[in-house]
Amino acid sequence: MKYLITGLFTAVFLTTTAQSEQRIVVGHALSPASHYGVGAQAFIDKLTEVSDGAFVGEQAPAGQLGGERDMIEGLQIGSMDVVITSTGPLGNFVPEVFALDLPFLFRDYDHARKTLDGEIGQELLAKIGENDLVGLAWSENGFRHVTNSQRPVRTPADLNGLKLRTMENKVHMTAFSGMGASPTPMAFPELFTALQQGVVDGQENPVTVITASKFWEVQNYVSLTGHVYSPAVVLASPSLIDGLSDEQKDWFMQASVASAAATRAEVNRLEEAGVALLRENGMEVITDIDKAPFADLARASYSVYIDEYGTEMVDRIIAVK
Ligand code: EAX
Repeated sequence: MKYLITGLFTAVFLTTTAQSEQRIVVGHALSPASHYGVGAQAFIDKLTEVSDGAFVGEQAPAGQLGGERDMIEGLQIGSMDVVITSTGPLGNFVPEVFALDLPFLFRDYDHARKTLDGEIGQELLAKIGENDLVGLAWSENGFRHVTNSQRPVRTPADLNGLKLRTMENKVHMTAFSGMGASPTPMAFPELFTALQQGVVDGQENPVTVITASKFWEVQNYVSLTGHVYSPAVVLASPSLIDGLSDEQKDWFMQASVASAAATRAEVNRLEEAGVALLRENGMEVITDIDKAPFADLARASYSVYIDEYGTEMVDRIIAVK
């Protein structure tokens, strides 16, 4: 009898707890062990901690709920809660964000992080907020490099005729056309199979993504072109955020800041350890790359942004010290 009562009490208690807590799903395109996975878990842990268990959460990793474009659409219609995504497809929703996708714009990680953590980052988060999305915090994907299955790429001439998967981003596509490749836009969840089946010869992504996705299984060469910085951003659905009190909104902000910090720390770690990991897994890593000829040819892509918005934002980004 004693056990029965205890059991009954526990059951009632659990039911009550379950009813009062709100469950948040954090979607992203990569594996749970990736820099996004680490960031998603940090988001969930912080949110649960600061809300004293009022919010709990789980990851929907590896594009389980769709590619990055699909997940952003999900935020707009309220079928997704929180998404950690690269800016790859974001310019299709918030064209001002294309400024961040321009090749050879950011000098290094420090420059990119200072820009995103400062006034410019805040302005662009606000722009995101005008498009049925909530921009919570800038996170990070990393500087992108070209991989392929055919040959070592050292000069733009080596890109000639390579079928290269790009993100669904017209700045990147124009840049790669300019550099001589044949860009093929594709959602990330389709990429591994496309590389495996030879639908495309190559792709470009940061060391973080190449390692998390084990692209060495389907790619032989990686060239450290660092041709563009790839920001990531923690986004939420307005239908979720608009229903929260100011205190609850603050919990989501704290969770986002913790998430971005955890992701950047993982990017740092992989920037140190990643190249060795690529070599250990059989990739030939080409490091002696003269970036100037790539940058000259990629320059054509600036018009995608500048024709619409002028040069002011680009000049402001370059001026960030
Ligand atoms: O955000 O699509 C891409 O290549 C992205 O870099 C990847 O999904 C991580």
